[in-house]
Amino acid sequence: MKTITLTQFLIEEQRAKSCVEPDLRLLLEVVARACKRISIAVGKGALGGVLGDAGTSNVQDEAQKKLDVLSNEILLQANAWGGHLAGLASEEMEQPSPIPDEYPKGGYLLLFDPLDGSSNIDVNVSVGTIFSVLRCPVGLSGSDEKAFLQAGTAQVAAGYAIYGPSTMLVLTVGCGTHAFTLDRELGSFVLTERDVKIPEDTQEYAINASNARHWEAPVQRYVAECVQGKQGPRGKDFNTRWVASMVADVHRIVTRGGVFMYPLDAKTAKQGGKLRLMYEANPMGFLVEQAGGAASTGRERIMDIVPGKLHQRVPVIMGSRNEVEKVVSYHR
Ligand code: P6P
Repeated sequence: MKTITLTQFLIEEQRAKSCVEPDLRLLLEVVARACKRISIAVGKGALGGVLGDAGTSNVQDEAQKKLDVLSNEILLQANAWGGHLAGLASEEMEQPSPIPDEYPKGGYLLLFDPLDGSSNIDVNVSVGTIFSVLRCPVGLSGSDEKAFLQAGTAQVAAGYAIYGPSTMLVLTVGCGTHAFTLDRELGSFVLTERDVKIPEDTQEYAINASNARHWEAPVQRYVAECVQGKQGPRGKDFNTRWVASMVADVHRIVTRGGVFMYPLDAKTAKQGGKLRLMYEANPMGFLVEQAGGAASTGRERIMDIVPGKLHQRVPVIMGSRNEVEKVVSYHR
């Protein structure tokens, strides 16, 4: 099979369509290289001296794992010198990080969750990096939070790396969603699935069932009907999966279909949900929609939300289009 590396794919996209500009191609290659470094650190596990807690907490008031901090550093350092960014924002940092003065600034903004699912690191379960790319509005500084507060529809690119049995990069620049697998001998991400399509129907749903008593009625109804299976109104049996790493759960859905739900519940209602809009729900929503799926809060399309705060949270229901539509219909 002809090997198409990420670089060749991006050059061909740049040549063939208007989806990739040179600076965006540079940005994506820099992020992919940073994800390779993170993959190496994650892959060392206990031998790398990077498991366990860092002894600090982040803006979300969550205990940081050493690998959270290391992954954040890797992404900051990788993106400082290229001249493609105006600023960066991370789940691990309260404020956006400006590009150091000694380097030129570019027109893009990069937002990321450097290591999502980090509660799974110490038990050797797949984790990942999620990133989103926006243009920096003219006249605004890349270190000004306001520059980042754009709806998900303004994203020019989004992707995730999943550090699992293989390391993969799943990417969109607005012209479909494409999957690459890290060839460790080459040291390159190689195209392994062009134009991924999420099946419109599914019999698999992902939700943390221990929150059932906190869910709103539409979600309780939807899950109850799945559990009733053939005997119930759905007329078919369902299966459930919950890795508790959004990247792993969403990757499974991008690969074989399903619906991922972290809905509003009584526990998270006051903060608006559990997952973050700018660097989890929006990039995953872009990838899922480009793969033919849907991404909703239950009451509105995630990518239509105009953010008020950099670290704001939203309810998330995304995956197989017809199944998301059913959950949304119960919210009406
Ligand atoms: P719970 C990981 O901490 C995360 O942010 C997502 O990756 C994941 O989907 C969710 O939280 C898991 O949450 O409540 O099941 O532990």
